[in-house]
Amino acid sequence: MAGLLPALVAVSQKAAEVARLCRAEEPLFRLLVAEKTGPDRNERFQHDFKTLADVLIQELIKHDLGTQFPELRGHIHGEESSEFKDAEGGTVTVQVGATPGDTAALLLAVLGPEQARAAELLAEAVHREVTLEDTELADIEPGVCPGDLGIWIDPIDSTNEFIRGCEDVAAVDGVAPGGLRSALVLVGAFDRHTGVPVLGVINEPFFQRDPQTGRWQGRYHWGVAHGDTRLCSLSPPAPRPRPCVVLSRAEAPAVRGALGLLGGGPPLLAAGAGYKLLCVALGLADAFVLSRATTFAWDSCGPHAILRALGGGVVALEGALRARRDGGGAEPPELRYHRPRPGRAGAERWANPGGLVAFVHPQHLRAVLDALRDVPGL
Ligand code: 2IP
Ligand code: CA
Repeated sequence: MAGLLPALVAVSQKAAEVARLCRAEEPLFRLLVAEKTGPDRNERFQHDFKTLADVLIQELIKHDLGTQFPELRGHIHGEESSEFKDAEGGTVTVQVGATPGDTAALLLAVLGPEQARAAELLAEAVHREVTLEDTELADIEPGVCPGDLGIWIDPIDSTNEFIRGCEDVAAVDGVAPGGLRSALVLVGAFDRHTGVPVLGVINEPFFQRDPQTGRWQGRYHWGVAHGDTRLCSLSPPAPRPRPCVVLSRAEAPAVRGALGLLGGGPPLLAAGAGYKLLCVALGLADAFVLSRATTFAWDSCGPHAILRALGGGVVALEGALRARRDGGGAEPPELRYHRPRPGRAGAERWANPGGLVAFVHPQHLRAVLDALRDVPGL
C-alpha cells in the first residue's frame, strides 16, 4: 500500500526533530544533562527525562501512524512502557493528547510544575506537522498491506551517547567511534505472520553541523524488502576483497582478535547497535558482529529491512556458527521480529538471542563465520 513508507519516514523526521530540540533548547538540555551525582531530585530527573524523551517519541510515532493507518493500532511496539511516575510518585500514562495544551499538561505532571517551558516546547514539537519534500518516496509502492504488518520503534538508540553528547568525535575510516552521531531513530515494519522485516527507516538526527549556525542537520535512509521487491535510498556498497568489521567497544577480546585476522584491517569500534548496522548499510564496514544477546527487536528491525533491501541480512551468530560447523552449506536463517522468546520477562522477551552478524554481501558473512568457528565460548 502506497503511503506507509512516507509515513514511516515522516514520523522518523518528527522524532529526530524532538531529539534535536532536547539538546538545543536550554530548558530541555538542562534536564537532559542534569548531574547524576547531584541531589536525589536531580538524579531522578536525569533518569526520568531521558526516558520521558524516549517515551514521548515512541508515543508520537504510535499516535501519528495509528491515526493514518488504523490497521496498525495495537501492533506498534517500542522499548519503553508509557506508564510513568509523576512528580509526586503517582502514575501517568504519557501519550499524545488531542491538543498541544493537553500533551503539555501530561508532560507537566511528570516533570513537575517548574518545568512549564520544557513541557510546552516538547508538546509543540509533537503536534507540529511534518512535510516531506522527498518526491522519490511518494512513488514507492512496497506492495504490502498495513494490516499484515507490525512496527518496532527505537525512539533514540544509543541513548548514552545522546545524553553525553560529545559533538566533535573524529571519525576513524568514516566511522564515528562514539558521540552524538551514533544516536539514531530506528523504525522498522515486519510481517506479522512471518516476522520478516519488510520496511525500514534509519534517521540520523545528528548527521552534521551547519558550519554557519552550528545547528545539527539530519538525514535519513529507507529500504523495502518484500517478496521480490528490493528498493533502497542507498546503493549496495561495493564489497571489499577482505571484510572490514565494526564491533561494540565492549566486544569480547577473543572475538576482536579473531576478526582482526580477516585481513580487512583492525576492527572498527563504534557505539550504538543501530549505528553499527548503518555503517554496514553505508559500506563503511562489511559486517557488524556481536557475540552477546545485548540487542533487541527495536534495535535491529528497521536497519535489518534496509540491509535486506541491499541484498544482505542479519543472522543470529550462534545459530549461524552451529550450522557452519555442522557443514551445512545452506544460508543460516535471519532474525525474525514477531514472536517473544518463551519463558522470558520484560525486555528479555525481545532480545536477539545468540548475538548477530549483519552483512550486505553473503561472502562476508561466510568469511566472518569461518574466522569465528574456533573461538572458545562461541
Ligand atoms: C543500546 C545502545 C548501546 C548498544 C546496545 C543498544 O540501545 O545503543 O550503545 O551497545 O546494543 O541496544 P553498544 O554501544 O555496545 O553496541 P539504547 O541506547 O537504546 O538502550
Ligand atoms: Ca536501542
